[in-house]
Amino acid sequence: MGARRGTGPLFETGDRVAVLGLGVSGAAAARLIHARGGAVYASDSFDGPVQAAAAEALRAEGIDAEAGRHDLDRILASDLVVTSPGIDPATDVRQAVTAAGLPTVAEIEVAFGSLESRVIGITGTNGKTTATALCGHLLEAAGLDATTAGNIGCPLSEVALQEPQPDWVVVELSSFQLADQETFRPDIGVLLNLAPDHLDRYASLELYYGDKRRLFANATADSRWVINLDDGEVVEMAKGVAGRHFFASLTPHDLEGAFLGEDGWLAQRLDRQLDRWTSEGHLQLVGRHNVTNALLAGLAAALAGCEASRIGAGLATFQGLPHRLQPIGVFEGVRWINDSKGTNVSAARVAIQAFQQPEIVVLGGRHKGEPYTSLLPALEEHARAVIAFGEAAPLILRELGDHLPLHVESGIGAVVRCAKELAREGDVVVFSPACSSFDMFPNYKERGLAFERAVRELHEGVPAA
Ligand code: UMA
Repeated sequence: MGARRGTGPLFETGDRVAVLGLGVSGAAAARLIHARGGAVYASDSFDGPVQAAAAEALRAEGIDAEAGRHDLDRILASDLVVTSPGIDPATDVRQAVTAAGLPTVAEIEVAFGSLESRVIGITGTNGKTTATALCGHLLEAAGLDATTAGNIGCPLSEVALQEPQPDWVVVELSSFQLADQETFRPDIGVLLNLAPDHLDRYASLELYYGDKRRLFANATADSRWVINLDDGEVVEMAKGVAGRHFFASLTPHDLEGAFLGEDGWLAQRLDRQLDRWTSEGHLQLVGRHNVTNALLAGLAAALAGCEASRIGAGLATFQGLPHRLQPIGVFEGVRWINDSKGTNVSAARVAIQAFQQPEIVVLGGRHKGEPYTSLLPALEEHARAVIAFGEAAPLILRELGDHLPLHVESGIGAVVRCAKELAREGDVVVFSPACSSFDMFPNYKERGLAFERAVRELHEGVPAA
């Protein structure tokens, strides 16, 4: 067993701990707390199939759990409340807990208390999952014992339950997770970029950035921070934070860190020594922003002890993730791209800017509060036409319709047929909705799969599954 990274379990044996939510975070936190001697009551206000199955599985393991309601009396009688990231602080149950003055922490905070692995924590508005997966891939490619966790999918509590725990865990941190952490302290922290997002949950941009800033909340002189030098707000936020700072940029610089050289090679400069990784042309990821992600993830891997030659080899073998600028195929000379994870305006902007060829851009879904007009410069430069769909379509039409050819369609099949009619040989169809998927789909993955199925059905005659 290695030295404990965290501060201990936050509760004493026999303490009553209420876990809110029975998604993957809540279920994993309940198991971890139970294993560490806490008396768990886990509940979910919803009794959908996922929550009901989780409650049943927990009960089978001797953990008290129920789906379909929160027993407020029991929750308010607890010593500690652990919340899932998806539960808005404005919900009734969280308001009641706050009003009662009960300590409330995030699932990652509970996990951190039992964590022995060293932690690379990655946050930012866009590209977190890609950078996390890439960083994990680089560590593994260099022969380190590493895994990924957090917002990317596997709750950190599951890693904390493993015996033995891996040497390294690369944790993707959402603002929701950072909001309720207290002692969480990555050995290496990465701040990728900052842009407006989640304005449906946050009353202001400052509040959203405030939660992102919590990455640095427990910084010490031993902390190491990887900073995107090309993002002014990131540089500003990291200014003055305790620990050593390392910088990544698409432009050569003299600071400690990584950069894209004028020769097109990605390289690191650490302890005054320059080492080249690989050339930009060898990356399989699409778009300039992904060169930035590669520099930031590679730099974190270098700080974790990976050799430069291994980082270069790992960067060249990483293929990217589904639903993030994912190529579906080229049909009749038109390239089709699934970027369903483009769930906010800044992510869509990055996707639109990723291609040199004329584009048909598909936007729409559930509006998240940001104006679409900020996409106009990128659209005017890259798009031949825009197709809007879903709940946000009337708003997109109102904001962009006077400036660009804009078509409104109601279903994914109609969107794809319309895109096919509009696209000319050599064009790219970019499905990067700038909205959440919840008006029509359970999540962005289902939306991306529906888009891919519709594209294949139209071109290959494969019936939609
Ligand atoms: N609920 C209550 N009471 C309420 C309101 C909600 O019990 O008053 C319940 C809901 O019914 C639901 C649960 O609380 O069952 C909330 O679960 P959750 O949404 O936190 O879902 P998990 O399955 O635990 O997944 C979470 C992350 N989800 C969110 O942050 C919304 C997952 O990120 C993450 O992969 C997982 O933990 C493991 O760490 C997903 C995500 O969409 C991918 N993240 C957002 C994003 O990337 O934009 C932040």
